[in-house]
Amino acid sequence: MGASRIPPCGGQLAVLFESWVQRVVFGLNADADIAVKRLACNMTQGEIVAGCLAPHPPHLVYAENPPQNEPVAEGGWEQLRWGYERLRDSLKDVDYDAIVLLSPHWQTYVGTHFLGLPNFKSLSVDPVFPNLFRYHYDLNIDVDLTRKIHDKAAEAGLAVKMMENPDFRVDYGTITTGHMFNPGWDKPLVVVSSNRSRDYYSVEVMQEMMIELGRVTREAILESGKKVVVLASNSLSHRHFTTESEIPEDMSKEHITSHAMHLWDMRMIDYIRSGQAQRILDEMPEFTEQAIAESDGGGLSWLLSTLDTPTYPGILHGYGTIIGTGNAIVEWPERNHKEASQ
Ligand code: 2X7
Ligand code: FE2
Repeated sequence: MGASRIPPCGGQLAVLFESWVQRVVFGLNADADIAVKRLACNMTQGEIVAGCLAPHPPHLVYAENPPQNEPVAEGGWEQLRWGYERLRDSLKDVDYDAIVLLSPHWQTYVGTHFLGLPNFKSLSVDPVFPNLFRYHYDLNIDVDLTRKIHDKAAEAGLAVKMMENPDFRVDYGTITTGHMFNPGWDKPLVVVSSNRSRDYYSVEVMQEMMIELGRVTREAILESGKKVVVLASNSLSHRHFTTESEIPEDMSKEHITSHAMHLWDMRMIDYIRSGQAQRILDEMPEFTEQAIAESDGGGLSWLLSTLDTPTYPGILHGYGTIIGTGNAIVEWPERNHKEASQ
């Protein structure tokens, strides 16, 4: 058994631990050396505990009435809010260190950017729905993990930048998904922008780049020794109504914009629930163009790539429409498929 079969692992802790055990416990015997390396690797190998599709219509935060949001609602969109409850419940006993999130509303046209300071605090306002979303946020960033992902992406030839302007206003997609996934905001985030390569080129080019970004994101997480949840913040079909009802939370007015959008959403959900992530990637160009899907921002392709294109079923925690768009809350419980995450 050669040392080359030992999985790569990062971290000074592993190196120190390994050399200490070698000397003190085993001496320098070759088999023991390999056993120690395995043990050290297992101790420090990072893990994606779950990957989730976690959409961000600001209506969800509005309907929850948290103290951070100024407007006040009489409820609404309960099917989706209960879906988020089920997602949070599914992860409540799972130990993890950080949340890595890609939002299609932080739009960058030259490469992928990352929030690069330890804290961002300000007011986030939805430009289309300022009547629903004026949220006072205070969020912490895992700058260490961010830099690891950034550096790996740069090594792979992707254009990347750390965003280090302390006055930068965080987009409402990041804040809504951040809030609905973890209302206590007690985990640090890695926040990834949406490179609009689809707008300059095509869905195919965008997806190729996002699959590469997903691959290096996964590699950096595994090498970091941290346990992480990965979130793609996007709706599925994304055709909006063009007018808002008098009471935005009037659920008698809420439905999907068209039968075609419904059929596309159900097709994607069917692939998710039957463990066919590769088919989602294969049909991404048609889906994104015909359903005007918010997958145009790359989040879904990136997420599936961080999970190494899962062949096990995703759990559908909820589905519902918001001002006509289709939204699914999905969890891929990667922690239960460990062989996939090594
Ligand atoms: O950003 C959004 C969205 N993705 C879907 C519906 C409504 C508003 O905002
Ligand atoms: Fe959106």
